[in-house]
Amino acid sequence: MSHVVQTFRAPDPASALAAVKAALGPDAVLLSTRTVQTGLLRRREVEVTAAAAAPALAEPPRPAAPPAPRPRLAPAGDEALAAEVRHLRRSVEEARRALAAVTREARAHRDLDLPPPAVELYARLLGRGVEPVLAEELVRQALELARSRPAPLDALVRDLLGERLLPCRAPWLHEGRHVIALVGPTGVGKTTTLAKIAARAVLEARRKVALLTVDTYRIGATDQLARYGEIMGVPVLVARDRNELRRAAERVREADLVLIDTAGRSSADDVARQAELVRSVPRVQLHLVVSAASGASALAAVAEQYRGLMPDRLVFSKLDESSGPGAILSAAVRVGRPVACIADGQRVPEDLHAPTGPELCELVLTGYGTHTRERE
Ligand SMILES: Nc1nc2c(ncn2[C@@H]2O[C@H](COP(=O)(O)OP(=O)(O)OP(=O)(O)O)[C@@H](O)[C@H]2O)c(=O)[nH]1
Ligand SMILES: [Mg+2]
Repeated sequence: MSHVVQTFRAPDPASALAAVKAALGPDAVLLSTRTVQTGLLRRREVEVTAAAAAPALAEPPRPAAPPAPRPRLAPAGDEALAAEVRHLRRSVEEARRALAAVTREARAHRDLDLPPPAVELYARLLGRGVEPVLAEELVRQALELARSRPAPLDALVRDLLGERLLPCRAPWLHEGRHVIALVGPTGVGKTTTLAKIAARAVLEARRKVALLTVDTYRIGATDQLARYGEIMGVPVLVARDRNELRRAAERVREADLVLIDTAGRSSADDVARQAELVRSVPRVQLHLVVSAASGASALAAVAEQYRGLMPDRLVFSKLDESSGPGAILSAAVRVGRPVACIADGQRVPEDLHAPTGPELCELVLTGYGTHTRERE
């Protein structure tokens, strides 16, 4: 049986309903009701859209029952017609969007084939910026674990994250002598992070610090580091090649913490050359600095690219510019090295943190704020 859909406007709900009944009969079904403003005076009217089986129209429309004011049916004229078309277009668009959302959800359920609580957790991980493939893997492993260890799924995911996000001692809190070199792509924040670590070591841990740089590539790079050194009262040495670097390292052998800055290069081969250069310093620990600002998949690609360097530690910068802290998981899983520290802003040294293992997991699962506590 075909149906007819019609829209009515009247000054009040009772009159609108009377108009519907009069035109479409007592079995008409109301599809929507809303208040609209019409005319120059922006008069309020009730707009009702109703549907009825087509035969109902065969009956002649009955007049609205007195004393209700005579309802005005869908207003006539070009302007009214245009308004009606706009309204219908909006309704169709809304329905289309709703249907697309439902379809998406249904597809996600079917493709992932996960129970509803797992889908919820999966969606939450995606919302935190975790790569979809990693999020799915974590949720599936948690479901598997839940078969032998009854526990809330998110607690199990937290445990699994703990296995992947390895913490380590904050670089500025090391006992004994340490030599750390920061390597990584251009502009990720190596020099700024190095200055933050140095400041922490000097101010909080009272360590004797020395700064070395092999970045003679970028104009102003040595000046940038020299200024930091001046402010903190620590020596800054510049080395142009392997021999100079070895000699410089020898000159600062009394320092508890030696921090080596390298040139940021856009090609992985050039970064590898920087890594090779600093590896000539005895007992150097290579810290790969990667920016979280570019998002999970870009971070995963960078991690893939630099995995070959076999860094000892990972440093994440620009978390404040990332779409979600879950992105760090991509690099941590791919490189498989402990996270030395994370930076979340330009302030030296405030915007640098060394989260513990549970704090790292918390950061990925629930967000900012938790990583600001420091490891003792
Ligand atoms: N928002 C934000 N900006 C940062 C962070 N770390 C560094 N920056 C900024 O990023 C820019 C580049 O920082 P640098 O420390 O010079 O980066 P770099 O890796 O040494 O750069 P190159 O030596 O040229 O490769 C500067 O404007 C920093 O202030 C961070 O955690 N968050
Ligand atoms: Mg630099």
